[in-house]
Amino acid sequence: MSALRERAQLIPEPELRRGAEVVAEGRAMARRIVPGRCAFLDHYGVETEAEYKRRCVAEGRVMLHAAIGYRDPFRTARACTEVWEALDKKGYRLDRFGLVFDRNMGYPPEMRAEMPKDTGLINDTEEAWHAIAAAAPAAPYYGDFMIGQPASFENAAMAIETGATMMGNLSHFYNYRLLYIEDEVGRAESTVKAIALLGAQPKEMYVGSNADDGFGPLFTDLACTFGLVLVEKYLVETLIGARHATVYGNMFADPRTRMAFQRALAMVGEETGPMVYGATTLYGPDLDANYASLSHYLTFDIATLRDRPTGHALTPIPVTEYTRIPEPGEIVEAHVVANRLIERAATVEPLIDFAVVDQIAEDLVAGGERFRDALLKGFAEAGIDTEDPVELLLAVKRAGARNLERWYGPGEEDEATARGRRPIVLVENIAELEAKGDAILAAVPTDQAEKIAGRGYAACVATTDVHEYGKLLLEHVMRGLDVETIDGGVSADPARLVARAGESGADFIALSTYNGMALSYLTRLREAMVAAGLDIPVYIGGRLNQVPDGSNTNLPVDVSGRLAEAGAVVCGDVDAMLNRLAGDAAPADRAA
Ligand code: B12
Repeated sequence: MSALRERAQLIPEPELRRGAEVVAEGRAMARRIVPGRCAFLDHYGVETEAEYKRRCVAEGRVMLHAAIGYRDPFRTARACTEVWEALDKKGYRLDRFGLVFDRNMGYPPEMRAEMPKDTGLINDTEEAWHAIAAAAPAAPYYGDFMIGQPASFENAAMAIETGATMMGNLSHFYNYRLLYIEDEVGRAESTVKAIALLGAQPKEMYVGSNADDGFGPLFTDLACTFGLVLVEKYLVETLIGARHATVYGNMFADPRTRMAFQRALAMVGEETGPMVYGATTLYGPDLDANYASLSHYLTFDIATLRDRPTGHALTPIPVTEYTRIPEPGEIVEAHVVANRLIERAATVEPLIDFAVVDQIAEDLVAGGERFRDALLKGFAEAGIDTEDPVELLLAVKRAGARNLERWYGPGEEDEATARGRRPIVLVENIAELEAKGDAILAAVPTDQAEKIAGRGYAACVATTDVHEYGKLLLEHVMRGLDVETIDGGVSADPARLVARAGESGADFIALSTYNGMALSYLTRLREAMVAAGLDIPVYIGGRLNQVPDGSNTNLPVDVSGRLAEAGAVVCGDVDAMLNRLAGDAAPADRAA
C-alpha cells in the first residue's frame, strides 16, 4: 500500500460496534468476575504483583522469571513446584512463572477440542487453573494466547479469578493469527473487552504486551518498535482506562539496545514491567556456546535493572532453547547462572558507561513519540477514529509493520533503505537475515545458480505459524536466484495456501514451520492438495518436530522421517532445497 488515503483501505467494514460500547461491556463484567487468590499473593501477603514488585525494587532486589508450559497442566504444576523448591533449597528465589499456553488456548473454549495442538500448556478445566495457581509462591503470568486472541475475555476472566494480576499479550493481536478462524473484528472486540475488565478491577492490574511477539521483529527501526509501545499505552490507558506494561527481549541480541530499551521505558514512567525476555535468537544447537550467550545478555540486563529499576524480572533462558521446550532441571540450571551473576554484579557496574545507552534511549523516546504522533495524525486524516480502541487496533494490525514504518517512521526518507527511511536505531535482525541470505547466495555454485535461474521457477513461500524469519530468508534467496516468489502467508491455513499456490501457478511450495506441528500441518496440506488436484513438490524446513499423540513426556520428537514418508522434501537448510531445485527436472518437463 503506497500511502494511506482513506479509512476504507484499512477498515472496509461499513459498520463497526463503537469501542466505547465494548469498553462499557467489559467494565460491567467486573461486577461478576472478581480477583481470586493464589499461593504467591498469600505467601507474600500482597494484593497484587505490582505491590510486590515495588517492594522488591525498594529492597534493591533483581527479580527472576521462568517460562514454563507442558501440555498437561498438572505436569506443569508439578514442574513449577519442582523448580521453585530446587531453587529455594539453593537459597535462591523465583519470583514469577511465565505460563506458556499452547495456541489451542487462543480459540473460544467450545472450539478447542477440534483445533490443532502444539507443544504448549492447555488449561482445559477449572481445576487446571487452580492447580497452577497453587503450585508455588511465584506470580502466575499468562503471557501467550491470552489477551489479543479470540478467547481473550474468557482466559482473562479465569486468570483474574485464580489470582493473576498481570497478564499478556496485546501485541499478539497484530500477527498471532490462529488457523481456521477468521473473525478479526470479533478478536479486536474480545481484546478490548478483556482489557476493560482488567481496568475495572478493584485492584491494580496490568495488560502486558511483548513488543517482540508483535511487529517488533519486522521493523528495521527500533524507534518504531518503541513508538508502537507508546501507541499501545495511549490505547490502553487513555482510551480504555486500564494499565499497560511492556515486555521485550526475545529479539534483542545487542546489549546496547537491550539496556537502551529498558531505560527508555523508565524515561516514559514504566515501573512495574513484567519481565525482560531472554535473547533467544543468540541461541544455536551448541549448548556450551549457549551458556556464554546466557551469561552475556544477563550481565547487562542485571546491570541496567539495578541501576535504573523498572520492575522487570530477568529471564534466564535454558541452553536447550534452540532445539525444543526445556526440562525443569534445565530451567533450574539457568537460574543458578543468573543468581551467581547477580551476586557478582557490583563488580561489573563501575565498568559500564550508562551514558552511551542513555543516548540511545533518548533517541528511542524522541523517535517513538514522533512515530506515535505521526501514526495518530495520519490515521485521523484518513478518517480513522483514533479515539475508538477497536478501530485503532484493527487499523494498526491491518496496516502491518512494513507500511507503518514506511508511512510514519521517524527516520529521514531514503529510498535506498529497506523501508524507505533511515532507521534512527537499527534493528539488527532484518539486516542480519539479509546478510545470511547474501552469504547463502554467494556460496551457490555458479552453474547451479544458472540452472535454477534458467528454469523460470515460481515459488509459493509460507509459514505454518508466526515465525517469519525462515520465510523472509527463503524469499531473499529465491529473489537472488531469479525465482518468482509468491506470498503464501504467515500462519497460513493449508487450504488457503493450496488455493494461492494453484491460482498463481507455483512450481513448488516452500514451507517454514517452527511450532511443533510439522506433521499434522503437512497431513492437512496434502489432503487439500489432493482435493484441489495440485501436484507440486513441498519443501519443508525449520523445527521439524511434534508432540506424539498419547505422549507421556509432553516433549516434541523429530518427525523428519514421517514428513518424507508423507511426500515432503525435508530440508535441514536452504542449500538442501537449492540442490533439489537444480537437480530436479525443469518445471516444463514435469508438466509434459
Ligand atoms: C525468533 C523466535 C520467535 C519469535 C518469532 C519472530 C518472527 N516474527 O518471526 C517470536 C518471539 C514471535 C516467537 C514466538 C513463539 N515461539 Co518461537 N522462537 C524463535 C527462535 C528464538 C528463533 C527462530 C527463528 O526464526 N530463527 C531464524 C531462522 C532463519 O533460523 P533457523 O531456524 O536456523 O533456519 C534455518 C533452517 O531451518 C532453514 N529453514 C527454515 N525454514 C525453512 C523452510 C524451508 C522450505 C527450507 C528449505 C529451509 C528452512 O533456513 C535457515 C538457514 O538454513 C526459536 C529458538 C531458536 N533459537 O531457534 C524459538 C522457537 C522456534 N519458538 C518456539 C515456540 C514454542 C514459540 C511460541 C509458540 C511460544 C508461545 N507459546 O507463544 C510462539 C509462537 C506463537 C505463534 N503464534 O505461532 C519453540 C518451538 C518449540 C518446538 N517446536 O519444539 C522454539 C524452538 C523455542 C523453544 N525452545 O521453546 N518465537
